[in-house]
Amino acid sequence: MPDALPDPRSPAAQALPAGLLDALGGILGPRGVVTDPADLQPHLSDWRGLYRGASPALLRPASTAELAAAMRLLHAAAVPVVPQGGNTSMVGGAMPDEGGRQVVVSLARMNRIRDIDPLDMTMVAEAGVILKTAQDAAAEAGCLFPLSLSAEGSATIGGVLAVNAGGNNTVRYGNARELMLGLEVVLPDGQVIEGLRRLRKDNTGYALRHLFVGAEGTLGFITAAVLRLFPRPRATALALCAVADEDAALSLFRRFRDRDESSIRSFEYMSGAGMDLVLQHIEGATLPLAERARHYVLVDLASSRPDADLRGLMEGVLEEALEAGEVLDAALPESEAQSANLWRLREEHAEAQKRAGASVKNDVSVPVSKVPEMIRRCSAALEALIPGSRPVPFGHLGDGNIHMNLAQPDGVDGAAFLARSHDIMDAVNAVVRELGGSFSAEHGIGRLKTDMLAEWRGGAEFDTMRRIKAALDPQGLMNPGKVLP
Ligand code: 2HG
Ligand code: ZN
Repeated sequence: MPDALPDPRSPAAQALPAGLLDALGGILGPRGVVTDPADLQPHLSDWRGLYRGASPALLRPASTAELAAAMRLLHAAAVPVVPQGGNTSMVGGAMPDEGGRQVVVSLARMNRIRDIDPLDMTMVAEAGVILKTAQDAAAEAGCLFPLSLSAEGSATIGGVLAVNAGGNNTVRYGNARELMLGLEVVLPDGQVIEGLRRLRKDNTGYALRHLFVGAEGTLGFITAAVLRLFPRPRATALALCAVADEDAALSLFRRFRDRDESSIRSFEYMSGAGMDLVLQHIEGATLPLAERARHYVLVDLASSRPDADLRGLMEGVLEEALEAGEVLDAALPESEAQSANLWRLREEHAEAQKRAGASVKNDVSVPVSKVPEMIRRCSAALEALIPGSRPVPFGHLGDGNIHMNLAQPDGVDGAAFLARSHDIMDAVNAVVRELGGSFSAEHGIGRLKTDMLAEWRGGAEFDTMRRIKAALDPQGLMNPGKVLP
């Protein structure tokens, strides 16, 4: 019964202070308050199946003013809230806990693109706009919104900003943070920061907008953003290469960078183990190379100059690398369909791993120069820790972010393997730490990695985070249990 206000005697109503749901219904209307268990269900588990939460209600405000008014009520009643975008978090960042008191808030109805300006190169998008929709709207206006990631068909602008998502094009365009000029934010007490300024220069006190990007909804709601657009690529070239080893992959990256850094849009690494999973579990996926390899690289070049000879650049660099023995084989697509197939081989890694059984994810980063050593040392440590398990490293070599994942051994109970998740993450993190890296490169902290944050970012850094949280959300009502333990 999504269209009816909840029965005041329902379990949902009982978990909340008397009269609150009615008052929220008065602000948000019948479509804005969902308490039917069947309608709540999809919002109470994450796609990885790591967490299952409970909640008395899902709120769906249709505007910033509605959300602000609802937050004033919730704040006064000390009700905890959990913002949820496309629910594609890798770390349980959008899940309520099991206590049944945390209200989930989705901004899916706030899905307007308020403005696109191809001269200022900006887009003003509301939090509920799907990332793919934002990309398409930019393209229609003759521009590019470059944030690109596997979950772009369901991830939302509010969500990708809240977690400072990275993705495939970070090597060229930066993370979500670098693509944001201004923000509109609803604070935990319902005040609104009206910061939708589309300025390239704006040194007016603390850059508050950057506090909310990457805060994973623990400081307030991002309700709309001014996003940076870029010139549309007019020349592109793509290649899938089989490479000799991890060092050869890095060396190939260097060759492209030395030749023309500005044309590198993505530089992705895939292990043979990951590619095998994609070829086995993803319908229609085919490898356009003569043989399977142990290491692959997907190189994507793009330029806004229509006369840029990127095919020539690609072939020239690959020839040199072939002669040097770094590249063993390469496929250059001749059509859109072939290009899409190559990208699928990379983008379907997460899905293929999910279908293949239990796996543990390690979203780590190291300085780019250390990527080969990190992959080798982590793989050895993981194979020693869990004999028969299969390291599946893949990801964004160009920016140093590798998903150092581990697939369960064949024939072993998935739950027993997952029970060792923390040992597995510790083994990877020990190497990553020695190499000056990070335990969370682009997926954030969520519920999964709060202990790691305390351990890695102790001292003044952690203390400052706590003080910021206490200043903005003294009652701890915004996305409790996420980021800070
Ligand atoms: C990707 O790069 C995503 O495909 C998912 O960040 C990574 O599944 C993963 O570990
Ligand atoms: Zn990734």
